[in-house]
Amino acid sequence: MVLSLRKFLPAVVGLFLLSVAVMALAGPATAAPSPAPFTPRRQISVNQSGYYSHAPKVAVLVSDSQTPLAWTLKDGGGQTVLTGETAVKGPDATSGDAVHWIDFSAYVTPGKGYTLAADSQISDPFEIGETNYGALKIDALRYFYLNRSDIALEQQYAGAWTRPAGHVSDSKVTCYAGADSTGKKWPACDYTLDASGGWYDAGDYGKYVVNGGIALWTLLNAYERNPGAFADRALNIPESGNGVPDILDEARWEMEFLLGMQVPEGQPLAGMAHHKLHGLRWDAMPGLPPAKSDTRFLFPPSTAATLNLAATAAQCARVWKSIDADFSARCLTAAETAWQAASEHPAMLAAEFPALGGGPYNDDKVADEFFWAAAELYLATGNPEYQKFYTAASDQLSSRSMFWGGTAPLGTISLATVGQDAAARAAVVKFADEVLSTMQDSANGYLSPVPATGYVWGSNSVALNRAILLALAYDFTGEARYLDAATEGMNYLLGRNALNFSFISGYGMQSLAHPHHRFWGNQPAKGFPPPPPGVLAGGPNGNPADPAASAAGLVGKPPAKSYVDDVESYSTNEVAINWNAPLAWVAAYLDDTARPILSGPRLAPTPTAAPTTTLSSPSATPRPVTATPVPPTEPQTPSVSPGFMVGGAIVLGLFAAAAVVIWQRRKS
Ligand SMILES: [Ca+2]
Ligand SMILES: [Ca+2]
Repeated sequence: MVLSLRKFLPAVVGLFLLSVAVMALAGPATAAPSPAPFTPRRQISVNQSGYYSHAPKVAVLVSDSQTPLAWTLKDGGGQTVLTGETAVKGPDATSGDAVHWIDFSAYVTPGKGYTLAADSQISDPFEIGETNYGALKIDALRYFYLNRSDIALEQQYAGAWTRPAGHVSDSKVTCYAGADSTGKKWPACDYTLDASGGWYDAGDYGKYVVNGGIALWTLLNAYERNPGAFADRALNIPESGNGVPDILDEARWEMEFLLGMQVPEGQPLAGMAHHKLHGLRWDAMPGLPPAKSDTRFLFPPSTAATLNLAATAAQCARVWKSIDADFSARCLTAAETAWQAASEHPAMLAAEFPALGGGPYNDDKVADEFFWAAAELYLATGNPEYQKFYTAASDQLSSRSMFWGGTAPLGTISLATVGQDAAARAAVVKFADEVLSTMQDSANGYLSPVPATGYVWGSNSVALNRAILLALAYDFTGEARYLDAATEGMNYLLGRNALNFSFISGYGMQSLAHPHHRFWGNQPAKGFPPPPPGVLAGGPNGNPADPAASAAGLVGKPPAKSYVDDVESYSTNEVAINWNAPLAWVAAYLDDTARPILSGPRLAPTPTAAPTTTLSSPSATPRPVTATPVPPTEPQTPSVSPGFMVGGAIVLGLFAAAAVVIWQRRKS
C-alpha cells in the first residue's frame, strides 16, 4: 500500500500505526537488523550506473567554494582523460547543499570504471558508453513476476526469490461485512468472486484495483508505444516461449485479477468493480504470504475502481485483439459494462476502513478517471459517444503528470500515442516544458525532475512519471532537449542526487538494499532474501511518517535528504507496482530510443564561444587515485581523434556560452 500525495498521509500514518499496534499485540515480528545510519560517503555524485557517450554528463560536487575548482576525469586505469573547472551553482533548494557542476559531456570514449576527482573528493566509478538500461528494463519488469499472488515462484524463474504460492484462497472471496469510517454499514454479499492472480501491491500483500490500474496501464502503454521492444522469452517467466511478448503475459496476470473484481450480473451493483482485496490485519513484517487466508475480503465497489477497470480492460481489448481474440472480447465486454455501471454510480467514493490491514486508496475526484476511461474506450471501439464524452471534458486533457489518484494524463497519453491526437500531443509537450523548467531552475542543483514541492511519499515515481512525459515529448517533436532531460531523470535516480545513492537495487555502488517489503527483508539466514535487482525505492519524503524514519533523524531534514534505506521505513523505502512500472517504461525507452542516438555519433551544434575545458593528451601522466580502482574492461588507451577534438571543442564552446548566459542571469 503506497500513497503519493501529502493529503493522504494522515490517514495512512494512522493506518500504519494501527497496524504496528496490531502486530505488537499479535506478538513480535522478527526484528530486522538496523542498517548503519545513512550518510553520503562522498561529495561528488554521479549516475553510478553510467552515462550514454553522447548524453549530457554532469556530476555534482558539494562544496562551499565561491570560485570554480579544478576537476579531473580518470579512466578505469587511473589515467587522466579530461580536466576542467567546475561551475559554481550555489545552494540547492531541496537538499541545502552548496553545489558545483562538473560537466564532462565532452568526453565520449566508452569504458568502465571512470571516476571524477575534485576538491579532494572522488566519485563512485561509472560507465560511459551504451550503459545497462537494457538490463534494467528486464529487471524492472521481472519485479512483477516476483510479486505475483496465487502462484508458486519456481526456482528456474525466481532463483533466490523462490517461494510458495500466496493467497490461493483469493480464487473464492466474498464481501466484507462491517461499518466504514463514516459509520455506514456494508452488508455481506451472497456471491464469491475469483479474484486470483494479480500482483501484491507494495510492501504488503493487499491488491488494490486503483493502483493496479495505473501500474498495468503503464506496462501496456510501454508496449503500445513500441511493441517491437518487447519479445517473448525476454523475462524468464513461466509463459516465456508461448509466442506472446512476455510483458503482455505479465500484464495479463494483473488484468485477469482486475476482471475478477467486477460485480457479477444480477447483483445490485453489477458491473462495478470492488475497490480492493486485503486482510483484516496487516501481515507480519517480514513474512511470507500465507497460502490461504479466511480473513481476506472484497471491499465495497467504487466509481474510481470501476473506471480503472474500464480503462485498462479497453486497453486490453486493443492490445490482445490480434493475439487472443477471445480474451480481447472478454476485456471489451468488461470495459463497456464497467463504463455503464460507473455512469450509473458516478460518485461512489471509496469507503475507508482504517482499522483493517489495508490502505484506503481513497480518491474523491473521479472526473479524471471518467476522462481516462472514455479515451481508452474510444481508442478501443471508435464509438463517437466516448469521443464526445472526453472531448466535453477537455479541461482534463492534461498538461500535468500522473499518479494513482490523478489519471487524466493516462488518457491524454493514450490519445497522444495510440490516437496520434494533436491536442493531446500538445498537452504532453506543454507539460514536458514545465518539467524542463523545473530541471533548469537555478536552485535545482541536482537537475532533479522532481519539483521542490514534489518530495512526497513515492517521490521517485514523480521523477519517473515526469521522465515519461519528457520522453514522449521527444517522440512527438524530435527535439533533443527532451531526450537529454529524460536521461537526466535517470541520472538523478541512479546516484546523482543529494544522497549520492542509487534508489534502484543492484544498480550502482551504493544502492537500495533494505526495501520495505515483506519477503525481501534481507535476512537470508532466516529465509528473507535481499531485493532482486531493478527494484525502485519510494524515495525522499519531506514528511517522513514512520518510526524508522524518525529514529534515523529524518524529521526536519531537507526534503531531498529525507530518506533511509531501512526495511521498516515504509514512508521512504517501500516498493510498489505503480513505481516499478514507470521505471520499466523509462528504462525500455532509454534502451530502445535513446541508446541508438546517444551512444552513437552525434552531430555537434554550431560553436558560439571558445571552449573552457581542456582535453588532456593521450600521453598524460597517470596520477595516483585514492578511490579503489575498478578493473577496466575496455581498452585503456584514450583514442582522441582530431575529429573528436574539434567536435568536443564545439560542444564545449556551447556549454561555455550557456554558462556565461546563466551566470549573467543569476547575477541580475
Ligand atoms: Ca511469452
Ligand atoms: Ca481521481
